[in-house]
Amino acid sequence: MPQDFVPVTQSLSDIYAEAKCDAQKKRYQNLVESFKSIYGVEPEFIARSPGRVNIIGEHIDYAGFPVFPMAVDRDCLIAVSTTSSDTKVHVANVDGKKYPAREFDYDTECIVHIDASIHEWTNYFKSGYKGMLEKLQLKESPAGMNCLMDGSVPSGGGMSSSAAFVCTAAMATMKANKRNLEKSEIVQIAIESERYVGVNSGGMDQTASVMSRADSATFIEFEPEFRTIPVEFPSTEPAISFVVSNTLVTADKVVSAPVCYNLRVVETSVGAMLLAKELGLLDSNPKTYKEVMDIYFTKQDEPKFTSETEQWSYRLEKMLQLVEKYIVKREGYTESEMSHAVGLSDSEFKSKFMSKFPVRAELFQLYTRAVHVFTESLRVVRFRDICESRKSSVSDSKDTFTRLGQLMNESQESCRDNFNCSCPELDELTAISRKAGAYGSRLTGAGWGGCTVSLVSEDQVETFIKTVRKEYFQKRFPNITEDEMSDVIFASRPSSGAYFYTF
Ligand code: NG1
Repeated sequence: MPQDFVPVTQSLSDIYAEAKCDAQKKRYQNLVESFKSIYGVEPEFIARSPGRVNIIGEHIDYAGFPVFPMAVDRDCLIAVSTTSSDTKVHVANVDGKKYPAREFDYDTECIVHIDASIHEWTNYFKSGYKGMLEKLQLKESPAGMNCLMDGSVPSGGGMSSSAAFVCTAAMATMKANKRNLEKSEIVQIAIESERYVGVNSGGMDQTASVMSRADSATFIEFEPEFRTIPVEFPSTEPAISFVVSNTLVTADKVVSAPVCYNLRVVETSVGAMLLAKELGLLDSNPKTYKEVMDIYFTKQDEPKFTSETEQWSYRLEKMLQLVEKYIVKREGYTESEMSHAVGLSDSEFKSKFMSKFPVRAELFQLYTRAVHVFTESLRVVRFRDICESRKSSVSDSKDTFTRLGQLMNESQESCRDNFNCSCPELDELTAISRKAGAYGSRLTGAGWGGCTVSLVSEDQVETFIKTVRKEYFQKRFPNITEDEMSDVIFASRPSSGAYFYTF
């Protein structure tokens, strides 16, 4: 495998689409000017990693199944200068009112202390810093750093502002200390380090942020091996476009984690263990549904498959049958019913599933979560298949739009009904979007607020945005300004992944 490092460029046109370069140039200049006025020196480099929108495949990354995101051109920039005279780290933001400047010093014992119980914006920086320094194991003291951040990914919006921030902080720390790791190593560090802020994160966002390629979505496989495959969208006439709209319901993952995100991770992992027990596979100690599936099929006779899609479909459909058969309590399981079902004592169960991250629930919905995981994985595989098999057949564009859109709509339904990660505003915004001409519309990211992504034909984008503005935003937020509006609903092309910009 050729080595794959974060590229370094001096040209913004390597990072952004031509049409965006002028605006970005101003933004970068502004960042550099602010940096000089805060720190009195020039920045040495700017680390950059984008947000992402997940086209399809929600809440299945931590079950080990492939997802299908693309990077967007909203990103996190951190301008950096370094010093070897001390190890202090200054972190400021161009929006200093909302995000006040902080400083901390490197600690030989713990690198940096992170208090996950306090909601503090620099925790994400510290996470990336700590994760990177743990990995680098420097013999010498780390460099002191002056950092100024400019983030354009809406926060709490389901576009992975936090992952973009952690990835950028990890990259900034790496370069400040004159090291170079491959992209995949940076991704692993960022995945691990986001867990310092108290979220049992999957790996989709960090991967999409660092590894994406312009003009492609990325099919990300986690198991049995981490693999990213760039997939181009079908060339239709008119072209495919994705519009991202923010419900403006802010989902704070860290605050809601015990009853939302972390709870889903637990429900999904316990379900996997239960299925493994029923199938007699506990000896192999599978931790995710994907591992259960892989181990199960090593022991089965299977038909000959003519394609990867055929194999995926066969296996996932079979898994759905096993879920129907073995995850019997449709109303949900209490904690002690779960420990009994997986064959652990209450205290063993607690320490395995309930102690690492805070989780609260009366009943754990193993069945509906499993149905979502396997049907959503099927939809990802089918989506990719349509993209790959229709790369150059312009003739049946309408059919391509309809089929892709239908998969997205089914995903929204399953997120709403099986995974309960939608909310009334997401339901309303996706319904309005479909009425306004989207072929498909669904929540993107963790849900419970945040953004939707809608599949729209390029010639309809303007009319679509106009209608959604009127029907959702102007009704709910009559005082919204034009500037704010351009931040809450916009079309997005697949953008490039991580970069270092130098002068
Ligand atoms: P958001 O909250 O949109 O960044 C989260 C997880 C993903 C994935 C999605 C749901 C983190 C950093 N991100 O995304 O890994 O599980 O939810 O598909 O935890």
